[in-house]
Amino acid sequence: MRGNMGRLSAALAICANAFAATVSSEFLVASAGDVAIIPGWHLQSVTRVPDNMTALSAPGADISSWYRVGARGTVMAGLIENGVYNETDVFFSDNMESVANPSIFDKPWLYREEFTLNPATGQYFTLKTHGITSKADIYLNGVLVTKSDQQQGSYGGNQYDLTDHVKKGANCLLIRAYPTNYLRDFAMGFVDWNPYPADNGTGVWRHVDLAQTGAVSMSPLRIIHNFAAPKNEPVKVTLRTDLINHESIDHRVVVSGTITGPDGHEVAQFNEAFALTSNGKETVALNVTIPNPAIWWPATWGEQPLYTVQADAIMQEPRKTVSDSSNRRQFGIRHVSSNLNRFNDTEFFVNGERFQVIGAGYGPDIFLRFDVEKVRTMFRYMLDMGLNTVRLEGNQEHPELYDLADQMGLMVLAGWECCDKWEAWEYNHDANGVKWSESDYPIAGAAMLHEAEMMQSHASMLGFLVGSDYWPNNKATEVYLDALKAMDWPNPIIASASKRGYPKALGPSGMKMDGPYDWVPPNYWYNDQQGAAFGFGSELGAGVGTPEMGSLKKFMSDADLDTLWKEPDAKLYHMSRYDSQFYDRSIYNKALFARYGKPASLEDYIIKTQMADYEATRAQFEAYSTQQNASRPATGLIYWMLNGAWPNLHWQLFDYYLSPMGAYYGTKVGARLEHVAYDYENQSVWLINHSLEKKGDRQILVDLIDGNGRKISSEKVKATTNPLSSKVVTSLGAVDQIKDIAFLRLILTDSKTEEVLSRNVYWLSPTIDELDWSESDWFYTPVAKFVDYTKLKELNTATLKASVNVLKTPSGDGLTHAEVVLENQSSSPAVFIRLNAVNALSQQDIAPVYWSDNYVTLWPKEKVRVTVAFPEDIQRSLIEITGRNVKKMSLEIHK
Ligand SMILES: *[C@@H]1O[C@H](CO)[C@@H](O)[C@H](O)[C@H]1NC(C)=O
Ligand SMILES: *[C@@H]1O[C@H](CO)[C@@H](O)[C@H](O)[C@H]1NC(C)=O
Ligand SMILES: *[C@@H]1O[C@H](CO)[C@@H](O)[C@H](O)[C@H]1NC(C)=O
Ligand SMILES: *[C@@H]1O[C@H](CO)[C@@H](O)[C@H](O)[C@H]1NC(C)=O
Ligand SMILES: *[C@@H]1O[C@H](CO)[C@@H](O)[C@H](O)[C@H]1NC(C)=O
Ligand SMILES: *[C@@H]1O[C@H](CO)[C@@H](O)[C@H](O)[C@H]1NC(C)=O
Ligand SMILES: *[C@@H]1O[C@H](CO)[C@@H](O)[C@H](O)[C@H]1NC(C)=O
Ligand SMILES: *[C@@H]1O[C@H](CO)[C@@H](O)[C@H](O)[C@H]1NC(C)=O
Ligand SMILES: CC(=O)N[C@H]1CO[C@H](CO)[C@@H](O)[C@@H]1O
Repeated sequence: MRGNMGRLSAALAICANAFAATVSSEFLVASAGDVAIIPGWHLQSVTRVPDNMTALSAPGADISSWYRVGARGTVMAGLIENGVYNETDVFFSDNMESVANPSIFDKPWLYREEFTLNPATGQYFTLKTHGITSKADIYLNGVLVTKSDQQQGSYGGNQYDLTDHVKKGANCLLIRAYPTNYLRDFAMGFVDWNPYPADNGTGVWRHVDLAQTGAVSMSPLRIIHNFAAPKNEPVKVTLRTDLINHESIDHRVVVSGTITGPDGHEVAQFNEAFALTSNGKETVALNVTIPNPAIWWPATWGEQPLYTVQADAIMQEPRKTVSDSSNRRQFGIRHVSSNLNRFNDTEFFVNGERFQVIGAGYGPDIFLRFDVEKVRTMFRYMLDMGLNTVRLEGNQEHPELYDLADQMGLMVLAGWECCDKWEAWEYNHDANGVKWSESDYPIAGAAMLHEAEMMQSHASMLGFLVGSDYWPNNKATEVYLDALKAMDWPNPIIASASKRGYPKALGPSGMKMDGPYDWVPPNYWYNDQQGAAFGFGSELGAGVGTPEMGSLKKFMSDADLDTLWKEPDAKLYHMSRYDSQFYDRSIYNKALFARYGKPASLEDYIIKTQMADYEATRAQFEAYSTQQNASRPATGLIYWMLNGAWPNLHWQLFDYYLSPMGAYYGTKVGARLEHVAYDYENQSVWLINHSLEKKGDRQILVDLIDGNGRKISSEKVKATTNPLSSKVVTSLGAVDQIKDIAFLRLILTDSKTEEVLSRNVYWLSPTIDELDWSESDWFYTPVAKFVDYTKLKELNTATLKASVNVLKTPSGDGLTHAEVVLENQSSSPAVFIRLNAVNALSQQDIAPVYWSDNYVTLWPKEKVRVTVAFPEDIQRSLIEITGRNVKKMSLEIHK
């Protein structure tokens, strides 16, 4: 992207013609109770316009050279939207490095919009911000409404009374957004996850709303209720709202509204009068009863019935008129709680049931672009993998994310960001944030108030972490707790995501942050140190998540790809940030080369990474599952991380282009609802039950074969599963008979229906990786002696027969469905078979794609059926089949 200033000028010239200022003659808001999102903005750098905000914020100013952008977006997002930068180019190789021309981003940027209003006596206008990065001055019609000492932080949601400044006809709102420094400002950063966007996320990244009301306005409804556990009893719901009287006379309002049930029928009405003194503010409560409540459950445990509440504030004199309307708000009847168990580990409960958190950490788009359909796909992937919780570390995103989580039954663990400004405490010597001063506390308080108000009613909220790596000091804790209390926060509040310390007011966090973040072997998790499977691991993983070839080629040059497999210790731009521990893959590659053998080609490197990544995520999720009711239970884990902010080489379960890979399918096996897993340390076979309902007798087949497919041992075990628990059902006695490489297959079936509930294949060596626990660091535990899987490359080639059949599409999901039948015609196992749906015309991998199982290993003569669903036309798709010891083939799909 060198020479981007030239392109900036070129784009400016185009803008001049395309976007002459136009003002809609329709009113943005027309009557009391209306709220409108400012629908779009003209965007420009202060360096390219006359330095007179009074003039620029008057309607009719010349904006012919400005960019046109959507209702919310950072400066970089806006410039990409306008073609100044091309995302494909920016993400390719290390191009993004040279985009970072500081002269473009170290001065404020302006967001300007004109709209029409129709003010009248008794009508009040309020501007509502939801966070502007890093801080802003706001002008309306030449008047400075607020300054950047007030409007601060990515989550600073504030309200400004515009009534005295609005005009009949054209009005102009101008926002001057100041540059962002993550160490100084309360922004939304990326810590060490990836390089920073050139603008550090500066701009109007969230919507700005304009509201029109009568003399009395009301805040969004807050919802609390007395439901604790399913009991077939009516539920008492209390609705709370803050009423504000904008006039200096007393007023009486009636707050009146309805609650509709999941089926759309009204289940309750409310109607109550309140008196407000001159310019008074009053928090009021209304009680309603829901007689036969439908209970909301996380996706794996049940349905997600949602209630909708809507209310109006109605003035009584001189005649009944609506003064304000609350937005429709959805809520669920469910109860969430947490406590510390006797090991001081946090455990969560949902509707009274012990809820083992099986989650992953979310990363927003690097330019903070928010595509609700992309998030829906990501959440669908999470549920497909068996995950039940998403952690948002400092990236609370937008209200739509919580609506999706409510609808889909995914729990949300929100909270503030580690490091930088958010954790600039006197006792934090790990990060360089500018320490808090007196003026920072109200900024943080406003952010907490605003986010708590947004999240309060959402059924999906599991808790809020007021700290991540470090706990807030006592004063900040008080500010946060006051804000949460003011917003009737009904969910757990946790001091931090680590056990370094805690404020008295909150007590210990009960969450460990002891790594790993980089590669550790599968047996690591079956131990009793560091991040192994006990307690609550708030962010941990073996640092895996290598994309497949189709994705790698989109963002890596041929030279980058050569470096990737030939230089195991090289610094890589698409890993973590340059100053991070995780800027290279040397720990990972050292293990990969030692265990799987030095790669012979890029393809060879990639399949080895996929095997290693699959092994790593499966073991982590399995180990935490096996220990769910251990004597020191594994109460939860957050895999680090779910996804990348940009095309990334690690810390993800699917890649930036939404293609799943080895790490994804390892997770999908490891987190299965009902499952059988192998404990490498203890050679035991575990039966796992995360379900609340699935009942019955179970049968487990345990088969061990050598690399040539010859039987080493075989066992059939009968068992019954127990509620939310795991137990050892047998041990693999024959490990000492393994010569070099062996395969272990565990099949769990329902004894009655013979349905296969879980099928799970491991590759094993006679030994396990030997961990050097005494050398553990915060990010990994080294291995003293690696296992040897190099015999994998000497396996006989297996002959695979494969066919694909189109399946009927279940109504309404809009996806193409097919099944692939794989049959191993050889006497050797067919190892690590990857199925990839490809667009036959573009030769691009199809994503999103939902395989029932993938990266499968087939026994000699075994036949396995897997299903797939994806959004593309079946006629134009191919299924590509590759594997460790099978010839590449490609299946055409015929209807
Ligand atoms: C800025 O613009 C206003 C309105 O056009 C004008 O009155 C004022 O003199 C200008 N200020 C400066 C410093 O030019
Ligand atoms: C960005 O560039 C790529 C190729 O470098 C091109 O295929 C694509 O159409 C461009 N995107 C836009 C929005 O111009
Ligand atoms: C972005 O923030 C970092 C500190 O985290 C700072 O060093 C850098 O100068 C900032 N960039 C801009 C364009 O302000
Ligand atoms: C509404 O319910 C709350 C919580 O149960 C209770 O404290 C309050 O007194 C009730 N208010 C009315 C008016 O019944
Ligand atoms: C749990 O934390 C409390 C308070 O810090 C401490 O007194 C107690 O010893 C801890 N218990 C364990 C088992 O660590
Ligand atoms: C976990 O639950 C299983 C099944 O109920 C039981 O056999 C096992 O003993 C439990 N584990 C512990 C440590 O209590
Ligand atoms: C190893 O397995 C035995 C049962 O075979 C069990 O009692 C023991 O707790 C297991 N150890 C670990 C660390 O899981
Ligand atoms: C799994 O646990 C649930 C309770 O949590 C229990 O009702 C069910 O019977 C168990 N599954 C099996 C197969 O036993
Ligand atoms: C069902 C099937 O096709 N089985 C074949 C598996 O492979 C062996 C060895 O190549 C054949 O003999 C079987 O016919």
